[in-house]
Amino acid sequence: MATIFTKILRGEIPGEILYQDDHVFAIRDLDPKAPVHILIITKSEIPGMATVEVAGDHMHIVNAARAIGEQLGLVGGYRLVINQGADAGQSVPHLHAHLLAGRPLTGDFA
Ligand code: DGP
Repeated sequence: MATIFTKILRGEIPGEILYQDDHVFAIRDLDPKAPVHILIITKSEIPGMATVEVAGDHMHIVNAARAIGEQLGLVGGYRLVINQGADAGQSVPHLHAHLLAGRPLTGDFA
């Protein structure tokens, strides 16, 4: 069964796609922890960091973060967080990074 993120990508449930390329897409987080809280998600349904088979998948996320940072003019900086597994609080088993910005980020994580 498709993940919630894949359903958003397909337009089956609502979610504005802010950025996409051949490998990843980005949406705003439903429960934002900062003024800017964007999820950068692989188009492939990779369950998480622990199951990435192609090293390039990580770089596609990082490259998208840089592009989104430039697109949104995040000159003050941003933070990129990936939660892997239960201890990290990963709730959606589909590889994604949280891009957080718009306020000073003092040690907290998504
Ligand atoms: P994580 O805990 O790292 O697996 O983060 C999953 C994030 O996904 C969480 O911050 C909330 C967000 N989220 C869950 N369901 C939806 C949804 O349907 N739409 C959007 N935009 N975000 C969602």
